[in-house]
Amino acid sequence: MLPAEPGVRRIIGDGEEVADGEVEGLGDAALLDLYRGMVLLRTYDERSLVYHRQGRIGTYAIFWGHEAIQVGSALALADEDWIFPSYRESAIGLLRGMPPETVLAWWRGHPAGWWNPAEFRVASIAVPIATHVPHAVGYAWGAKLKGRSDCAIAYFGDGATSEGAFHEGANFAAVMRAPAVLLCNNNQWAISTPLSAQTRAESLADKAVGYGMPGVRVDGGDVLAVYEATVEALARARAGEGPTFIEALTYRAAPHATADDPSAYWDEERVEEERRNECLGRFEHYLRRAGVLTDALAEEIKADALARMKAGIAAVEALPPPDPAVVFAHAYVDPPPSLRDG
Ligand SMILES: Cc1ncc(C[n+]2csc(CCOP(=O)(O)OP(=O)(O)O)c2C)c(N)n1
Ligand SMILES: [Mg+2]
Repeated sequence: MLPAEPGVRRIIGDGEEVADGEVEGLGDAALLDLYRGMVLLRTYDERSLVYHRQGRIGTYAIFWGHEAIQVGSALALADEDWIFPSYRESAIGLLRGMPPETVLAWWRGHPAGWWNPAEFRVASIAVPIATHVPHAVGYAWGAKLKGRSDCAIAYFGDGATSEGAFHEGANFAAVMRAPAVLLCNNNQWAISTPLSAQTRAESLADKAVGYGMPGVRVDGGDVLAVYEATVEALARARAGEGPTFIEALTYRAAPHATADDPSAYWDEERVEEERRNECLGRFEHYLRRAGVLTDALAEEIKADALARMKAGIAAVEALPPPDPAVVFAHAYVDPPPSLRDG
């Protein structure tokens, strides 16, 4: 749980002094959908770390603790809205029905991991920082020009707000009143660079002011706060009022990726606190206090997610090895002689 910070939206209480709030219009079935989505992503993430250690997938960017940000925002979208993920949201397509084996194939470096973006309305995973922000904004502007009502959401980190592409995308979105949501996961780190070395601004949301769009701060460990803020941003976008910047505050309580050793730089005490108050547990307690979740249902949902992951890794390992020529197939119109003859 975040230390109380003024101006940070929070809905889930702590079961003691802070009372639970609720999101208007969100019934029991929708609350359980959010829970199912969080369990699915948590299971995906935890299993992926194991699969990496077993040598079954390559380097993997862990998103443990970011599930509330991803699920709260993605489930607020309409089906036709487009998602532009970074590597941190690699499995967000699962919330749109993408099979786990597709995402596992991506992390395995297998071409079966290249999904068709139009099938799930999920763009390719952007590994270069912030380059997908202009893509999302361009998509949203295009949809508007064509008279459609779909929006685009771009996910990026605190570090991305120092990249030119972020600023170009944000300015363009505001000037064109593009129906876009710019969702910044502020997990306080860009690999080993802390937020304090990233900006002198008091908050990342302050950056929105300079572009003339609202900047909203939410507790990124509170799936309901993220959901509500995204619903409002989408309503603005669809009403022709343009983009919104959402800063979802969290603290990265896992390594940046499997190739990172954060013990060299992070704050152990803060990590312990984050792990104790992680977002799935917070939501689970909320649902139990509200009488929406029983032990039996929680077990069933977790077992289902695990079964899907087990089937996913089996499916991806059963794929035929890719043809090495694929590496070059889309790189050259006219391959140089060294490759052509080799
Ligand atoms: C254009 C570019 N520069 C540098 C990198 C190397 N790099 C990979 S992840 C990362 C940190 C990004 O931090 P942040 O935007 O906060 O996202 P997070 O990983 O915390 O989700 C960097 C610098 C990159 N992928 N792309
Ligand atoms: Mg970060």
